[in-house]
Amino acid sequence: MMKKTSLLVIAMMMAGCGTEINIESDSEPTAEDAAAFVAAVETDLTEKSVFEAQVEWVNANFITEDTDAIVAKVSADMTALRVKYAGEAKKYNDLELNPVLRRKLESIKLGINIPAPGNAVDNKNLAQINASLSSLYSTGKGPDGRTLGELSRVMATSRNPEELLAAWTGWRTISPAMKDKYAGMVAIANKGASELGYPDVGYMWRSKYDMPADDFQAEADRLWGQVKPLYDALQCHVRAKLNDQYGDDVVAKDGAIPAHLLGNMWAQTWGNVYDLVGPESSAEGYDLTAQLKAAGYDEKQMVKSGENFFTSLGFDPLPDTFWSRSLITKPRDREVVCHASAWSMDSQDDIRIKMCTEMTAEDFETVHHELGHNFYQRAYKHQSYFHQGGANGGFHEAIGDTITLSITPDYLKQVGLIDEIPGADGDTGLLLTRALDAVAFLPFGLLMDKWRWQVFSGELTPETYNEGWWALREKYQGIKAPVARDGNAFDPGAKYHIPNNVSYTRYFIARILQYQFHKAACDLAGYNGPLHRCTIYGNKAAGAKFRAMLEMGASQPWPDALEAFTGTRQMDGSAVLEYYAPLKVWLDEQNKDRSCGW
Ligand code: X8Z
Ligand code: ZN
Repeated sequence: MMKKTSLLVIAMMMAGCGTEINIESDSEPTAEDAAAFVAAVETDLTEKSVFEAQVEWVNANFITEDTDAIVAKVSADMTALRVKYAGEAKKYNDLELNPVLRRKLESIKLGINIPAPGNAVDNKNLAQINASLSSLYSTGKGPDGRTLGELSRVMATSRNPEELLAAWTGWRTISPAMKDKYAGMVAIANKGASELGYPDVGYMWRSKYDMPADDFQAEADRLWGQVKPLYDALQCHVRAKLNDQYGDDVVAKDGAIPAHLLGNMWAQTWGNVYDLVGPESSAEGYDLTAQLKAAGYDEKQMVKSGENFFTSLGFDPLPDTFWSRSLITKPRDREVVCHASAWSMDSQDDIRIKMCTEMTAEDFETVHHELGHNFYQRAYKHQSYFHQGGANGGFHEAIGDTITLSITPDYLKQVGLIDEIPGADGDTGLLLTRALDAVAFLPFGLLMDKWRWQVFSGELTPETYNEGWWALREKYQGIKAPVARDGNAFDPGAKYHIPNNVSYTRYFIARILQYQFHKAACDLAGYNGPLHRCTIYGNKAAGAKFRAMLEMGASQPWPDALEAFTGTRQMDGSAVLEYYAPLKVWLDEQNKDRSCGW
């Protein structure tokens, strides 16, 4: 065999000094070369990603043409760098390496969310398209100037179908302008994926779960199959009650439910229609939104309350900089990205949230969701740059959600938010409240990426983007567009994660994992009783083991992290079914004379 010369050039554009480090070798790449390469990339990206995060933070907190341009420039530079490193990482594909090094090399290749081709023109266009899509969403308004927050309040509270329809269609006027740009993004990013050796971007996204992409797709479908009967029962009951409320002309007793009646802009969570679908005999038990206000909470106090839950488990309090640097309420005088997010700026202690928090029970949960990200980020800060992440994307989304399952009546009484714990006759109400958000979410969580997988693979084209979207909404959720959609419509674009390219299967996986985590935590706490009444508040034993899993970050394949905390290596929907078992009995009873399905 001919001796090849491997020339490894690692451009280390060290901030401010422009150093270029050339690691040259005239032999086949060795394990030592691979280790040196990984170490150099790690040092470089650790440093540069801090500046990248600062630029993104400023843009998300102050959206203007200028900050869009700045973020596009930095994003283009960083993508070019990451793509270059990913190309170089391929040189070590055939080497026998220790699993840690192999995992880091995989992360260099797969860590690029939206890859760009090597040529500078495509790379620059891609970054500009993405900055533009993102700000079209975040600065979008209905035709009458109403913001997403205002329109969402109508969706949550109005019971007038015309008003609901106007809010629903109004918000969807922001997205036709995204369609061509989105198609351009898909074409360029797929070219980038292909240059890295992947069939398309969807394939890359499915490859991030420590198993072959096709196996992951089958795994997601398997989990959905486990929980689908529960969802079907919920859809059937909710459809019947909406039919009682609005009549046959608005929602039929059979078929899919029109998407504007479920209390949420995307019909992804339905908790806001509890008053229409809840049991007559038993109330929700308490109205947490009202209780928060009655207890004199403000938005910051809601975040404090979330922090207090984590510290009760043994986590350290949030640093002072969290409080001075986070954005907790919507500013009046500038455009910001209101969609809630949690940030780690320096991969160490500079953690923050950014939310336009409203004083509602819904946002009380979102606060815990976001803090879950921050406590995870800080727990794995000692890990290598490449291992600073969730065991898989679903783990990251599930941490705060696990805590929200511990927001039980018992907990709320302990922290003084309610005076009386509802008796067992309140269980249906408690469970239905949660199911309307969490169980209703499951098919939505799955179909968002089913749509993108079809888009990136070319199965859907710009002409069929919208039809394909509604086909999936109907198939998985049993939901349909309330009015015919015209040829320009690009309804997926009206959901944050599409123009912002945030993969979404993570939320579906999180909705499964959070119940597995909750069950394991309750077992560790020595709890005996129905899962939905268990809170781990104040339990240091459960907290210590939870924290140990968080500290692992992405250093091991996710089954190892899952096993460390729950004792099993399989994701499994049976904890969801166990949690809602009493509700399923009630739903089946309600549905017994109805014809279900769509
Ligand atoms: O986007 C989020 C979080 C930020 S990671 C607020 N979530 C999904 C959504 O809003 O669509 C949380 C649940 C699903
Ligand atoms: Zn999240």
